[in-house]
Amino acid sequence: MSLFQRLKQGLAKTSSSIRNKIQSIFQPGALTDEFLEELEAVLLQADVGVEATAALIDALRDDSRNKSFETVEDLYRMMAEKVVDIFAAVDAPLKVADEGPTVYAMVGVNGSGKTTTIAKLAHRYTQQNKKVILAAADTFRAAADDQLAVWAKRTGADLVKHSHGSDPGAVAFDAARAAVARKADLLLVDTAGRLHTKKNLMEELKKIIRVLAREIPGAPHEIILVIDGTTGQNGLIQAREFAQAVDITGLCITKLDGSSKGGIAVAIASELGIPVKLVGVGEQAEDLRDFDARSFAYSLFGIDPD
Ligand SMILES: Nc1nc2c(ncn2[C@@H]2O[C@H](COP(=O)(O)OP(=O)(O)O)[C@@H](O)[C@H]2O)c(=O)[nH]1
Ligand SMILES: [Mg+2]
Repeated sequence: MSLFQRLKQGLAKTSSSIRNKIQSIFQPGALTDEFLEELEAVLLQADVGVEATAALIDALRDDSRNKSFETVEDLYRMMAEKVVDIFAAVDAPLKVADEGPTVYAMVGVNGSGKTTTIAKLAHRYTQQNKKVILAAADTFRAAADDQLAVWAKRTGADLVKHSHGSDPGAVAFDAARAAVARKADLLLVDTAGRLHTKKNLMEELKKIIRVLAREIPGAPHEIILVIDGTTGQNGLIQAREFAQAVDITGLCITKLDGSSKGGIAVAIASELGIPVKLVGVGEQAEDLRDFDARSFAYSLFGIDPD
């Protein structure tokens, strides 16, 4: 199935809700202030966020001065293109080291899909005959390194782990050393996401990042914030908190295969200027895709690109 088809399915609930609401207020012709006001509420309810919603509404207001919308599909298309613009403004590909190991650290709250995304990346790059090392720096959850060990075995990646409860910074240190010594192409660092000791979590993350930066020039090349695509506004709050602690370079939005909301990706890209780089579309190792703004934006409004 193409990414577009998967996203269209995953975002079906959101897009049909958006479409139903717009359909009921749309009138062919110029867009009235009243319509735009109602549209604003629809977008906010879809978790697109205050800033992106304002940008969309402003752009539509400008357009409607010299354009009339004959059909509601015209309007969806125009909105999808505006959403593409929002993503395009911050777009950037996954960074790769010029030489030596490339290092990606995954951060995010528990259950967002960090470990699974690491597994998927390990699968992607071992398939390309790259040497991949996984660092089990989530030493907090007892089952976390078992889960990672299973994926290491399945994908043929190496695993660096310490005992449960040990210092995640020390795991990062050993893993970075191992990545250099074994001439790894890629080091993927898993981290803990518990929220009840938020301050400690963020300090711990900062330490992991410091250790990686010290051991490998330019590392980490990406700090990917993993966000569960089924979360609404809370995703934006999570993004703000993590972005305050560490320099998030990209997002991975997971669970876009289920009944995800999706709007939150637009909100985070717009308000925090963080590009979406990856999307998770299932629980299997193959279910990771590079983000495609067009497929995503058109899916959000339930229309086909082209
Ligand atoms: N449907 C679906 N489930 C996912 C996806 N990514 C992760 N999951 C599931 O979400 C749950 C939590 O994932 P996990 O990687 O353990 O999250 P972590 O706590 O952030 O490491 C697991 O049951 C995963 O199988 C995805 O893209 N789609
Ligand atoms: Mg995990």
